[in-house]
Amino acid sequence: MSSPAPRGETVRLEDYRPTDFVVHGVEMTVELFEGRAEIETTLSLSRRNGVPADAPLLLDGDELELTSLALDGETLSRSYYEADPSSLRVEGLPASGAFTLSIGTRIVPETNTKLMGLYRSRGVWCTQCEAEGFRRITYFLDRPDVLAPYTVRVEADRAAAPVLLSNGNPVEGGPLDGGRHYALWHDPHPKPSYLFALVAGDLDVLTDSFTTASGRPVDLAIYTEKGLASRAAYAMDAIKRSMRWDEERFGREYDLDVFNVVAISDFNMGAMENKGLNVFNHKYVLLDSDTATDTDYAGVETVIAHEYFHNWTGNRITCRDWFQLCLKEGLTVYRDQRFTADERSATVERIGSVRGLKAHQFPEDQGPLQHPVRPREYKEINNFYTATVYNKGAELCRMIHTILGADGFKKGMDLYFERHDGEAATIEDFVRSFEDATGEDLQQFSLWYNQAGTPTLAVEERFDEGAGRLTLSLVQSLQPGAADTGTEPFHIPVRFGLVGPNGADMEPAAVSGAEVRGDVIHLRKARESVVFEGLGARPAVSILRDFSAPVTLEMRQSEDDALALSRLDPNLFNRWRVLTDLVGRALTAGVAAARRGTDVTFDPKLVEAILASVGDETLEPAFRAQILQLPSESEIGRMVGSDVDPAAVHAARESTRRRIGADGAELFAKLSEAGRPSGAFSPDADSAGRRALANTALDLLTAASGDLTAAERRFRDADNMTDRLAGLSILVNQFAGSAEAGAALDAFFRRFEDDDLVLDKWFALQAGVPDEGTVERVAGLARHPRFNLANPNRARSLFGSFASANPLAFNRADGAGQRLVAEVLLDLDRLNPQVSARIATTFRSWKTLEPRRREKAREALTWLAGRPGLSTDLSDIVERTLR
Ligand code: 0A1
Ligand code: ZN
Repeated sequence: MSSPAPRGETVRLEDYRPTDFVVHGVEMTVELFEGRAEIETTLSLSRRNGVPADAPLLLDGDELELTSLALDGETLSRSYYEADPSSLRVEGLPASGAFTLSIGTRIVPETNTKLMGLYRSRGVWCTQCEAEGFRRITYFLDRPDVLAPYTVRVEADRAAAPVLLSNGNPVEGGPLDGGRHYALWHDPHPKPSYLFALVAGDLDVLTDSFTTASGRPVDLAIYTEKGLASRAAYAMDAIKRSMRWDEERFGREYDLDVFNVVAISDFNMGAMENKGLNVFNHKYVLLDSDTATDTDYAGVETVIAHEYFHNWTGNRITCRDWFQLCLKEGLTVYRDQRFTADERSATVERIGSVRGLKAHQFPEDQGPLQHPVRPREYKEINNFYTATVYNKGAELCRMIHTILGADGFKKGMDLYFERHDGEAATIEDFVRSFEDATGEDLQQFSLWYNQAGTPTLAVEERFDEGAGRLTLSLVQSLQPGAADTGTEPFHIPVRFGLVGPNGADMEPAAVSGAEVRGDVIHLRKARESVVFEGLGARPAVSILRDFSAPVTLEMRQSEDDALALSRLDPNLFNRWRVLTDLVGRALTAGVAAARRGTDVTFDPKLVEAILASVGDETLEPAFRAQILQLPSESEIGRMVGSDVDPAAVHAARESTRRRIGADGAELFAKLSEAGRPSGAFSPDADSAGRRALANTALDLLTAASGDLTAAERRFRDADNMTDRLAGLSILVNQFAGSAEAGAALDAFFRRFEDDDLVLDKWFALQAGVPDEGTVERVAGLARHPRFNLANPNRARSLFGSFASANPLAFNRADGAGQRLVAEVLLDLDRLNPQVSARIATTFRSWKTLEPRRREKAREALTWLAGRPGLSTDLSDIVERTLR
């Protein structure tokens, strides 16, 4: 790994080696002009001890043009180096001691449609360097274990770019000849190149300030396109809350004089944590009540927190190599989830995270794109920014917390920060910090990082009435999958409670068998039992509370116990879980019935239990809304598991919705109207929860009644985007093709046609309509004047939504949906391989489809795989998916 691997070749964790040369400092001058950028980079270097004196320096590049090269200020003769667009090899460097290498490169940001490296978005120059984009700016040892302080001078035309930003603190700036100016930035914290950033443009700014716990004043600024800075107010507030929270909960303070955020229209991902200069997809910064939904507000808060938290988990301590990506991503997702739990509601946060895990990570872990949280090999690292690395990675941090308890976890984190600050670390370093801080043995636990797949946890209970003895048997199993990384038993922390008839947790007199500490069973073997003695009555077993491990739970609990838990369990998460499991079982049975052409029935006791929880005013509205939200069609497909017919899934889900809507009509009518928050709009979690409940109720009510007037009214009278979009979505989804739906879509378009973020919603909504004709409508929308394949948000809003949220149309039996997406992926790949590869992952569950649709999917994928000139990003996904 010390010599750069050519693109598309397999990189392996076991091949890791440190670099031959050490970088002590980086000085850059970036001159921006219309049509080109000239970059001069001076590296202070030395040969690492023990490296042979004749070893050459091998630097990474990507589509670069070398314009000059000098050693210690002297131009290097051609005989000492070889340069091509993707590498620079320099011979004859000093055997010992420090030296400098100055590298001139020229690039064209305007033609950079990959949006990696330095590119232009609406005239604004900006960068994206993670994972391997810095090599598109200059030749470098572009890997995360090469850390150095940076000094960056940016020069540009003053009118084109009054704002000039880079990492760290501002040092100086001023005018230059010819209407140009410059700014000098210095980042004292050693960082890897993937955290480099530069932004230049004519931007508006919202400013504020923050004083850290130890009294350091920090200037905060959010830069936006012209006229949009006022929409950054909520994001600014989220920054300040994140800063305070990280001090209070993790003892981490901010460490520069400024913290800058820039909102950009063209961005491949959500946002990027560059040191002191976070760059965001503007979708995760810009908000107001007229254009953004409650979900958008929550998303901004989460992403702002996530990027801010990276300052410690990612930046101060970074990753030794990209195999360790979950070290920063899993941990930072875990931290943002804890932040959301504190700021909003812990139960609702947990439900949301578990839903997300099941919707995105489980199918990945159970299909052809399966990989462990710490992969062992990759062809294209961009394809490993996955739900497994991020979200399952976060679950592993949560399990460490569950195993060690809050105190032990805190001690381990503190030791990790103390030991590794300023370093590039590994998962082993991370785990060892917890072991050393607490004395706990986490070696078996570490299997979670290396073995792919979702284990199944089967639980059986036996109660001996006379003896007052409850026996729980727990069996874990893991099927070998695509990644083939082993199936050894994990250390699974199973949080539980024994709920007595009055709803309180019962305390057994004695416990034996598998290790139990507090309310956690530590399952370490393939099968173990726990025996609880001295129980006065048979408890209802509340198992896997808070989803304490990312497993598929199989427990044949009696319906009576499950329904009792749905009312009584002190663990609210599990109240949701038992109902959701019952609904899941009913839906899978419904799918089978729909396929046979028989009636889909639904247990009245289950409907009653759902309605009882939804009507319970002692519970948070957001929680009640979650109970009402049925699993998506994709999620039901995953539960069915094989031979999936998306039309049957759709039919079963719709009939269930109508059934619940009809039985709950009275309650829903009340919630839909009276349950909404009154007064001026506020995005707070409680108001958002009320809107969610009211709008879900309206949706089900309308599904049952077939009467669109209330939805039309919600759309027309709305004073905020959440309600407006809820009304519109009912009209468009339930009354597809009606004059009313068409009129509403047109009105919405006319009102918001100048607002890209809202137009994304307009495209996405139509792409998601569960109707077979959506295939043709999506093809038509791709020719709409406002559609633009080069803008990632727009491409995702139409084709990403279609392929991921519309299984019925995407998998249409004649194969037209999959074929449409495959063709678009080919066009998109030429513009932006990363986004194309990401959308291609929507094929990942193709093997679970019924034979006819499966064959069509195979044809579309095979066709795509056979196109010449595919990017390594897209071919990597397509080939793995087909395998
Ligand atoms: N580290 C970022 C995610 C990210 C990764 C790659 C990117 O390249 C286009 C951009 C962002 C995060 O976790 O937020
Ligand atoms: Zn991240």
